[in-house]
Amino acid sequence: MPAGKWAQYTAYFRLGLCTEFLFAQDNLYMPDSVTSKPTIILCTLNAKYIHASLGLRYLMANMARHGSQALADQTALLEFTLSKPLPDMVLQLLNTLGEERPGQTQVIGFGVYIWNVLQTTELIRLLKCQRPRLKIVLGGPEVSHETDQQDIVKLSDHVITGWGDVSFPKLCLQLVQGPPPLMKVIPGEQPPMDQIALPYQHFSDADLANRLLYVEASRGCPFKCEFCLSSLDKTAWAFELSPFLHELKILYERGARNFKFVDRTFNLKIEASVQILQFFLDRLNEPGAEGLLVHFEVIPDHLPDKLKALIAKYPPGVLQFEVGIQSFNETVQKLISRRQDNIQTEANLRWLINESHAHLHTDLIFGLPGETLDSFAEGFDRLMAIGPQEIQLGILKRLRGTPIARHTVPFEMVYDDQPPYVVRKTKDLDASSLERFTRMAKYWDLIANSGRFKTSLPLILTPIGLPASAFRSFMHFSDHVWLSTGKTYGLTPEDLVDAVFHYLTVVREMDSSPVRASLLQDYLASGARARPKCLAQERLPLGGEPTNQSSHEQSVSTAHKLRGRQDRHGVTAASTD
Ligand code: B12
Ligand code: SF4
Repeated sequence: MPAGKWAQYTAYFRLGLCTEFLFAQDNLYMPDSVTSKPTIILCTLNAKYIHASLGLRYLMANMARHGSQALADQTALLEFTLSKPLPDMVLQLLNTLGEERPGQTQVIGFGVYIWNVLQTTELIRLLKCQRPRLKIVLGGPEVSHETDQQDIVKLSDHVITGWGDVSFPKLCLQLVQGPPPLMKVIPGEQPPMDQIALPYQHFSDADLANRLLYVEASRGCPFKCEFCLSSLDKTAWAFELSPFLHELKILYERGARNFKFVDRTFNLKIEASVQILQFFLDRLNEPGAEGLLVHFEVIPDHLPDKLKALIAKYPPGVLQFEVGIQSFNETVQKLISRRQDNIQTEANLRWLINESHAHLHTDLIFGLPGETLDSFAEGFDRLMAIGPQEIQLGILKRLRGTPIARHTVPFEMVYDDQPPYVVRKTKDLDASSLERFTRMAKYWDLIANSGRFKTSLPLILTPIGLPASAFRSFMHFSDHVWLSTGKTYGLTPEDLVDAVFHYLTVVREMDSSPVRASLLQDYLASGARARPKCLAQERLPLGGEPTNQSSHEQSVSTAHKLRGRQDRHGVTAASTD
């Protein structure tokens, strides 16, 4: 058992909690100063175990600074994953708190996000049934807007909107010591950045060993893309760089190697970006940097030479950039207030692909106001021609509080009223086009983004008519797979190989032997072990990774590893969460 895991187990034994409740995917964290049952629990339901909540760790870190040491000494952090049964979560939360004692207030603060709001609502309903006097405090982006319309808010005692670092400890002081606050919905205080205690010591050794480490050099975004919650920020606030780098260094020395920056735009303040990139480059020049992976979200049209010079120094397999393109359609960009220089964007993407080893994950959004199937196809083809490693096909969601709502009537936008509030229909896209696209996005993820069909994908994308369009070709393929399998989930790698073979040889009438050869090459490179029907005659090395990989095969498998180690927004996240 790794040392960190052991620390978590000992926390359980120390408090006399029954370990049968400790699911492998849960994470109970208590600083050493918590010596009896905690009266305050910070809780959230993460999409998957690999995601460790940074928001809750900030609240934890600020309990002493903005509340009191005594408060910090009674606070535990308990993270679940969405897949855990709700009654088990109830049991575990109540066990962690222990019996209610007279005169004592017990508090659970929930981090509420679009991916967990439904389950968290039910969890709170169950908790309130069992322990009506328990104080429930909510926070997080999902409950920071439109609070009056939400069931979860009705069930809870207090909501802190926006930042919780200062306001949660203050509220806990009031709840624990009295007098209790009168306001139910409390606007979160936004202090100067140097007043916020950094949270990184609250990543346990087990977190470092097993999970993505979310880190944050700045909050907010100065841009105004109307579909995005960060558009409400109006500006970005940077943490002081040297204390932040100091914390990064400690994490790194403790063994952390998988860093995901949650900054909305990493390349906004170039001086800071340069220092952060230099920090990791310095580590790469020392022994022991194996496995280092650093992920940033960047805006595509701002890549000054200073930044390029550093990016170019990174070896393969370390840097990942998530680049939001969203739409190349200028009318749409204007409608949603997204300022983006398309020419510069293309030039920068080309530079990154040709001159750097960064892995590029690009995003497009389907269903924006004014976007048609044709205009989206044009944008997709334009991006395909540049050739990033991944294109994520997302679907517009109407996030609570976002200004995109102003287009609902003029563009006849119809959204799901349940999270994640995806668009179902617009003036320019009927419901069946959106469903068709949703399926295509899933197949695109399985076939293209997975990197499993590197040599066969170009065959699928062979033009069907004129003008040639990769988008149209893939949509044709997608329609066929849907018709023949009726499934977007639960397709095994072998099902996919057979589906591609059938499509290429029967529907597109390609010669079967080059198709089979290409699929065989992809299948072997993927390391899969079973036997697709179309490759039944081939000699396959079953039961293990293929040996003697060529350099091409190695690059395919590197792409896989990169992908496996990184989780991200979007179709994959949505489909696997
Ligand atoms: C990491 C992340 C994910 C991870 C999940 C992580 C997890 N824990 O499981 C993954 C990759 C799975 C993910 C997926 C999605 N995400 Co996301 N994600 C983020 C991201 C980048 C970082 C979150 C973070 O750590 N922030 C830093 C911390 C410090 O901020 P915070 O979490 O907001 O916490 C502060 C406050 O909210 C508050 N707070 C938090 N918890 C609590 C608890 C209490 C009690 C209190 C009082 C206060 C409080 O205090 C904290 C400190 O000030 C944010 C963007 C961002 N930079 O915040 C988007 C963000 C949260 N995601 C968003 C969206 C839209 C999505 C997707 C729908 C994207 C998509 N596919 O279209 C999917 C969801 C898929 C699904 N199944 O529904 C939106 C929010 C939507 C919402 N209402 O929740 C955000 C804000 C991005 C944006 N700007 O639009 N995401
Ligand atoms: S999409 Fe990106 S650039 Fe636009 S507001 Fe959101 S975070 Fe900022």
